[in-house]
Amino acid sequence: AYTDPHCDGKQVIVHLFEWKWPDVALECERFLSKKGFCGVQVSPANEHVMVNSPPRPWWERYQPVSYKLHSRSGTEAEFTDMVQRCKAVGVRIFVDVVINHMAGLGRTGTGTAGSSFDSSNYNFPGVPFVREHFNPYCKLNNYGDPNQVRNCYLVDLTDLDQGNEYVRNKIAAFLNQMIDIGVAGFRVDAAKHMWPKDIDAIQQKLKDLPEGGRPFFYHEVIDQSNEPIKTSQYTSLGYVTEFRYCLKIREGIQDFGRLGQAVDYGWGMTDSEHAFVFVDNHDNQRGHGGGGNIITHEKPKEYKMAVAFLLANDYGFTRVMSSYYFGDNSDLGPPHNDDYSAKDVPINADGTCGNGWVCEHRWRPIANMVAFKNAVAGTQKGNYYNMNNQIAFSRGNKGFFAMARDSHMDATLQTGLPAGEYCELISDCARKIAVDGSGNAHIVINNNEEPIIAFIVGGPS
Ligand code: LAG
Ligand code: CA
Repeated sequence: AYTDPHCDGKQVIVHLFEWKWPDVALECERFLSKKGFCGVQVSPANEHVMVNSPPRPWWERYQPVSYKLHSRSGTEAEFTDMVQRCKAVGVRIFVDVVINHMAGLGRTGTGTAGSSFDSSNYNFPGVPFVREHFNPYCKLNNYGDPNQVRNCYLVDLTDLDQGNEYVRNKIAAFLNQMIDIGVAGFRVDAAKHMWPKDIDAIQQKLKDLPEGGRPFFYHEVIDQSNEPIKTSQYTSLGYVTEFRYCLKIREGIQDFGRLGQAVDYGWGMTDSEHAFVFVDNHDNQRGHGGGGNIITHEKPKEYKMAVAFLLANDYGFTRVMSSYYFGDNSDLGPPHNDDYSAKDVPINADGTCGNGWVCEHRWRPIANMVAFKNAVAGTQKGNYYNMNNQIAFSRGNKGFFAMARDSHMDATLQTGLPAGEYCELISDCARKIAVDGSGNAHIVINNNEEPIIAFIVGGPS
């Protein structure tokens, strides 16, 4: 239950972090639909605080003021237009929902939709929520105590009591409103900080999607194997974020000999049917949410290899990150105009993005591996080759992938594929690869920036 993303079997979501709704709609129409993306994770859609110090950081969106659909990314009308336009071209919207808490203690004023609020008095008239809807104040400082993690205040954020029936109903109404508009599912922020039974009770109050079926869910649970709260405690509720895989991929990209063990069930990693996986996310790429030593767009060659591996491997449901440049300022909000409104995302003639948006999802090896991931869904790895920081493997009899850390490879390998001439995906078919009658192919890589090849049965020709 809750594990169907409702996108015709497609396998990859992109997080268009901090994009405005009109830009997301355009990207669905001009790019994501054509490349086979299942959907988009969008930043929180509801009303949030506006923080002035530091000036309008990205994290203000993790401090809700109400469930009115008016945020820094746009109005309710723009949100609705985006959801419908994306859906019309087969791309679904997944909304990041912040339901563990409201704004931080001490914050007061007016939110992005014009609602007043006063956190220190637990007053959020835009919902409305009042003091009885919150857990009594306690500071969260011991992650070894599940009661504290669930009931105390994460970085002083006013902690909602999801055991309260009124609170459950308000949250469910918020999600149901978005289901009515046409969203296909939700990323649950700070799920680790809510009791699984409370999340379950809220999910049970949700409608089926208009086209039928339960909404897709993936829960943010940061489990590094060192605390009593485990991802496995949430798998009955949908997919669960698997942050250990970020570390495993980074280790593997630095030493390809370790990529074969990137999924380590001995370390408690989530089963593949419930693991929600990514190379980096908006938190750990800037050292938030526990951070971690991970690979980001700042190392383009390694990042392309990391995401290519993510999309080639047979583990989990995959999300690609799409960022903006932030230098060494981990608070920095999206590229902005003088009035701090987020800038548009212009597309350059060469397909890259302007105005400070990185658009990793448009980098050719990343964008083109989406077709690979879709084509090999349901198959397992086979014919695994691992030599001198070069790896290759097949996915059933559907696809073959190879990658060389030091940019060069020259080997004749068993591909597991039927004989034929295949279009190489990363090069947009500039290269062709011949598989002979016994399934062998001569695999040659000579590419300093993108030392990756991939081909699939039924691919472009
Ligand atoms: C998360 N996981 O459960 C994210 O990993 C984490 O990054 C989120 O915090 C958190 N949930 C709440 O949704 C982010 C920023 C924090 C920020 C918070 C609220 O990482 O830095 O806290 O969103 O905006 C900020 C200040 C704190 C302050 C707090 C409350 O940085 O110093 O105490 O606001 O006023
Ligand atoms: Ca909580």
